[in-house]
Amino acid sequence: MTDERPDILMLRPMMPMVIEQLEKAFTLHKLWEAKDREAFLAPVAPKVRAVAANTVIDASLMSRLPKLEIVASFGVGYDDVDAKWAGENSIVVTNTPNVLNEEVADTALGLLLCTVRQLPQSDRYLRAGKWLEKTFPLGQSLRDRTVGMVGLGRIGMAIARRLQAMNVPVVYHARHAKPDTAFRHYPNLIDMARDVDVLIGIVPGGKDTAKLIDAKVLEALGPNGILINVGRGSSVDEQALIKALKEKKILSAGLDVFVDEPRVPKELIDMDHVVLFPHVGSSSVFTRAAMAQLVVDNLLAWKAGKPPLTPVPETPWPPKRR
Ligand code: NAP
Ligand code: 8YV
Repeated sequence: MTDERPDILMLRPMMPMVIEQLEKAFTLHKLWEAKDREAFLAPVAPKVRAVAANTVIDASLMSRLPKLEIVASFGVGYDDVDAKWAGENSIVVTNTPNVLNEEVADTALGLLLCTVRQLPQSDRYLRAGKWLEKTFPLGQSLRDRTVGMVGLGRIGMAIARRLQAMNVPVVYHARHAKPDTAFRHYPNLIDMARDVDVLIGIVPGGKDTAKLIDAKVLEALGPNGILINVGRGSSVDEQALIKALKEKKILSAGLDVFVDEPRVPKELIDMDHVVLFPHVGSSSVFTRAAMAQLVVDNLLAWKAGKPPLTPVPETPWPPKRR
């Protein structure tokens, strides 16, 4: 790269450690500080060569940045970045895979245990003084359940390994079989849902997985079934899930992700037999720092003329010439 301090655009505030490091190496433009977004962008847009992103980056924004070469996105899921358009326009998109696998898997196990064993409900029970009147009722167990993973990628495998250590049988659905695992592969999700008692969703968002877990899958899971979702809210038909929970077509659900975050349907909030987390899968100081550093390291590698560390499959490095 010839620019000593390439112009980089940040749309919303990112962690201070990202801002501090980028300010040292780049000319950082902070869009969120602008009173008039259009007036701010007009002189900046023709110079911007990089974007640091924790929000939607669509084709209409990228097409306003004629010199754009890289979008470094915070998070392993990049469904809010139009990576296909970026790839077609010689822009590389990077994400933050692997550094969050264990954290998200820990959260998934926490959510699973909370949901199956009704742990938040038992906490509320104690605080409400009900223990003084009666012991908390006996509940469900993981001991008599098989888990069907919907998605068995980097995070899915970390979840499956934890379940194995807990002696819980695991099977999975994904488009491709993974010959390097001993877990049974179900090419058909409904077949798997019929055979298991718990589904754990850990697939990416986007159109390929939209409403993958729908009314038919929930029906197949059955009245003793529990749905855990830590992937993306869009992969579950949320209205079908609410209906299935109300009509007791499934037993309960534990959700870390929702269709329209941070808005969560009131019907779910009003249900006492579901467990709801505010998208906290990776949200520890430790893991968010590792994700943030990977955003910075991708940008520094690109600035040094080296391959970015973690380009997404839609935008392989080196990009095709424009
Ligand atoms: P990954 O390694 O790419 O794994 C994705 C898995 O989903 C693969 O097994 C893939 O297998 C499967 N899959 C993809 N499309 C599918 C489809 N249409 N039907 C069935 N299976 C499909 O991704 P990862 O690193 O494990 O991350 C997964 C997702 O978790 C992220 O994209 C993100 O959305 C979400 N996430 C959430 C949190 C949180 O805080 N709750 C944190 C991190 C990540 P095939 O390609 O063989 O189908
Ligand atoms: C983050 C996530 O909460 O990495 C992902 O795909 O969903 C989470 O780790 C999110 O990216 C932060 O905006």
